[in-house]
Amino acid sequence: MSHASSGLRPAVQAEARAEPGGKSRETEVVAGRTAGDTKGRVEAVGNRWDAWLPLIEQALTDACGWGVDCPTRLGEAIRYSLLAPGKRIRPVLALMAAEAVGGQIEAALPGAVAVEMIHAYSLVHDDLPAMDDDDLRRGRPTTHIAFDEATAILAGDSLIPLAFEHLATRVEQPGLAIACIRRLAFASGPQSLVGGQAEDLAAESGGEQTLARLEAIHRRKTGALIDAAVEIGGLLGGGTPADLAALASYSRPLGLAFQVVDDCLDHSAEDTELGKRTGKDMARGKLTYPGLMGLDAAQHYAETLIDQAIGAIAVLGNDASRLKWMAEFVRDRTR
Ligand code: GRG
Repeated sequence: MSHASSGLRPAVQAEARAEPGGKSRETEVVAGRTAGDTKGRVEAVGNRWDAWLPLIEQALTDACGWGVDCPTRLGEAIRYSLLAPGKRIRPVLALMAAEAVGGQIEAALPGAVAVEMIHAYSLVHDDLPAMDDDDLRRGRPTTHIAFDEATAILAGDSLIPLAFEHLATRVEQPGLAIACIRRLAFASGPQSLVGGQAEDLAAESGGEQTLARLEAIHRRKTGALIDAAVEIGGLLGGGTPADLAALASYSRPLGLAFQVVDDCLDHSAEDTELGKRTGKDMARGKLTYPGLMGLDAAQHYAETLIDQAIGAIAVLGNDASRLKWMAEFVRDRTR
């Protein structure tokens, strides 16, 4: 994936500094450690996590190896949905979180795949006529356009059990597998992803137009899965309770910032740049950050949230450099 296609920015120069009383901390180091070398030296590469994307794509592809009992067309629709060219922010975050707590990124791969499966299902269902009714996703026709509505519903349905089966079978330590399954189940459920989506749809029909309501929607619809990706990565990386607390203080503002930026992009970007339809939220009268606060204030709010996220992981030292880069990417992304 090139820079342009991944929407990522070029790497910057290394600058190491020691934090008083803390771990040695590199504020801007250059990515490119190989998959098995999470503690190794860093090298200049095109951007800061391109080197991990093939590993993630391979793990996603491997996870699509079901048996003959899966009908061919359904299998194709699941693959089409899961392997479509997304940014892979959530799986990358899981790997980064594992690294940030001193773990191996490979240990976090089952969590990365499972979270992306839930994300992919949510996109397929969100695009359906009964929900957001979209025909373009990740630069391609949405699953119900490429196949048909019933197949898209069933492909989305399939991705949910596949995610939990993946965690149950690929995480070797049973206690850890259960912890990840519980975490992902909560993040996907009626108090989180599904609840946020329900409330988002309800908000289209009216009710109070406040920042508090908008925030409550996005904490669940967008933030919960981002929180889960980071926490599951931290768990699989062997993080301590203190590490996990720092990661949670990072992911909460990050998840919200992701949505604020998404709203700003919907407001101002082009379809071709985003790979999905833009301007729809405003047209449908949806609650959005630029709609409530104005575009400039929304962009400023996103910056404040990103600063909070970056501040929260200072305690993790240099191993969290990539999480810092991700926060900057979320702030600066153009798609
Ligand atoms: C159907 C239960 C259910 C939930 C749907 C995903 C979703 C919830 C709605 C999609 C609309 C939307 C704006 C969601 C906010 C989260 C978001 C910005 C998703 C897109 O995530 P990206 O940008 O997508 O990471 P890619 O395609 O890069 O993976």
